[in-house]
Amino acid sequence: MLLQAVFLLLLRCLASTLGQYDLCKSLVSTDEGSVWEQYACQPKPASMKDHMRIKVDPPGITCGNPPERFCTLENPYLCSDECDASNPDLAHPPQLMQDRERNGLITYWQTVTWRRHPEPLLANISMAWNKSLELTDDIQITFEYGRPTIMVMDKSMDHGRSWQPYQFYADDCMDAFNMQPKRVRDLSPANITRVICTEQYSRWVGSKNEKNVKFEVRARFAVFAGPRLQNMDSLYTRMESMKGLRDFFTFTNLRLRLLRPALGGTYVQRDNLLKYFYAISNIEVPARCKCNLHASQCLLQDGNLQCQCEHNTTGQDCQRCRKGFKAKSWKAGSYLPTPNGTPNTCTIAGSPSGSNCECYGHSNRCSYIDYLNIVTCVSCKHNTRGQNCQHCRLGYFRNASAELDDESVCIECNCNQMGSVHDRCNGTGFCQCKDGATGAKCDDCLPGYYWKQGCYVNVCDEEMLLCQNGGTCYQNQKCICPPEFKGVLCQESRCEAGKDCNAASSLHLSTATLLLCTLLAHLLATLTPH
Ligand SMILES: *[C@@H]1O[C@H](CO)[C@@H](O)[C@H](O)[C@H]1NC(C)=O
Ligand SMILES: *[C@@H]1O[C@H](CO)[C@@H](O)[C@H](O)[C@H]1NC(C)=O
Ligand SMILES: *[C@@H]1O[C@H](CO)[C@@H](O)[C@H](O)[C@H]1NC(C)=O
Ligand SMILES: *[C@@H]1O[C@H](CO)[C@@H](O)[C@H](O)[C@H]1NC(C)=O
Ligand SMILES: *[C@@H]1O[C@H](CO)[C@@H](O)[C@H](O)[C@H]1NC(C)=O
Ligand SMILES: *[C@@H]1O[C@H](CO)[C@@H](O)[C@H](O)[C@H]1NC(C)=O
Ligand SMILES: [Ca+2]
Repeated sequence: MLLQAVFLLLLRCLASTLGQYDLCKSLVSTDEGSVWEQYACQPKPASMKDHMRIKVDPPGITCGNPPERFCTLENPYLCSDECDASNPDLAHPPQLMQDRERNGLITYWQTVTWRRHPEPLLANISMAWNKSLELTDDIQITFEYGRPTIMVMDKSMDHGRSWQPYQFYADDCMDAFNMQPKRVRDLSPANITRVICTEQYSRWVGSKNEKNVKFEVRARFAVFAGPRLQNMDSLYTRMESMKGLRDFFTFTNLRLRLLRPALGGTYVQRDNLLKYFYAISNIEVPARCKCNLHASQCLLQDGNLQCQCEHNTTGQDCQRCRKGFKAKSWKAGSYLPTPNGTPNTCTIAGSPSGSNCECYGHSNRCSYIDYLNIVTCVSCKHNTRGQNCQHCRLGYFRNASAELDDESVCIECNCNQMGSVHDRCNGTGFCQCKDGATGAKCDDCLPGYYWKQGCYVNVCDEEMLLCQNGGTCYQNQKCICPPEFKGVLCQESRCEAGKDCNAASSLHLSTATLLLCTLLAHLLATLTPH
């Protein structure tokens, strides 16, 4: 008892040094020996710009092909800068938005200039991770040469299949999006997940004074956790109870839609369009892998982030139970009760016990059998049977890719009625075949056998059982003999010494007549107009 208390103290101490929910399990000594104790856990935040796949649209939006001169808003008459894609020193490709800058040298992606004004200057930046992530701090996009006057940030939670706006940015929200301008601090706890338009990051303050556009995560967390995020427990409690709060910070893809560049605080000046363009030096995305509180590590595997799942869960986001564990027992871990949460470990499948009657969802009725002293499931559905509906009915076999509680857990054997001994099969769906039949369903014949509603041994073939005396083999079933011969393989002459052979010649004749008739029929067929 004391030991346990000491251990718990130690654990709390560890938790506070490691940070909360850093530990998935730990070996605990008890009176019965060592056992694993499990806790809700999550990976540490990381700089996700390192893992993002970035794409810009439309093609040709990146400057430098052909080489182009550009000016700056602050000094529009000094247009000495040049972008040239073929010169590494003057090129501004998209990857410079996610590089690690060294020696204070700022590197940036840059677009073509707004020479085609009044056609809008539009650019999309799509960022994909192929992994569900959860924001842990502000997204920050750094614009060299001024921040856009109109921009939208979108997110996708399903790998880019569907998108939703995340935040609108404009120097005039009403004018650009017909939305009232808001700040995150205007939001109350109840509407913190509202999508807003903000003017905070789009107004002209000089391109050097303020380069960053943010998506505020800290300020939203602070609504629950306090201004210095000192009360994270309160945030985590809300994450559990408030619908949509966790999902609000979850994404697999982000997209920036740049709709109008910085204008320098005035209207567009048509006589110098070379000073209007977009340039981004960095996109910071601080987030953690979403592992449903079932992993404390998230590692790169074959180029993709992958949760290192604990609690007998599996999947990219630990979003299901491992094989051998009951699929329906899966639940995300919970932050509650603080500080260690609840792991919601997957429970082991197929451990029938008398009192705890589990029917894997194939029956909702149990009954007690007095003389056997067991509780058993009644009328198992989905072709299952057994005390716990844990077996397949006769004539069905176990679907290896389905969990025990899956409706398609049992597959019909489908044994060929003619070819198999009965309609049952073994655990991998193989039927028991009659002599000469083969194949998983016994619907095929072994060499030396032919199929005719079942397999029969060949009467004749091209190898061992040859028809003789000019006879021909008909579908391995019989030899068709010339008139003078008979026998299974036409091996016997009809005109053996002392016998009457007239029958044979008359038969010959009738064959000739038959042949003649067939020819005539063919001729008639070709002459008849269709
Ligand atoms: C940016 O993405 C949006 C949404 O898919 C699309 O409608 C728009 O045409 C794209 N813009 C450019 C410049 O590719
Ligand atoms: C995305 O991740 C999954 C799981 O790690 C992987 O199977 C798939 O190939 C990945 N897709 C791409 C485009 O990398
Ligand atoms: C959020 O709610 C507060 C009060 O509950 C309200 O004043 C504010 O306008 C709301 N914000 C939005 C964006 O609806
Ligand atoms: C998870 O499964 C492994 C074996 O596959 C087992 O060693 C471990 O104890 C299991 N954990 C739980 C919590 O059941
Ligand atoms: C086996 O189970 C999987 C997973 O539920 C299912 O997709 C598949 O259709 C099943 N196979 C058959 C033949 O029913
Ligand atoms: C079922 O029978 C096939 C063919 O005889 C065999 O290969 C397979 O291992 C058997 N499967 C089981 C589970 O017995
Ligand atoms: Ca850079």
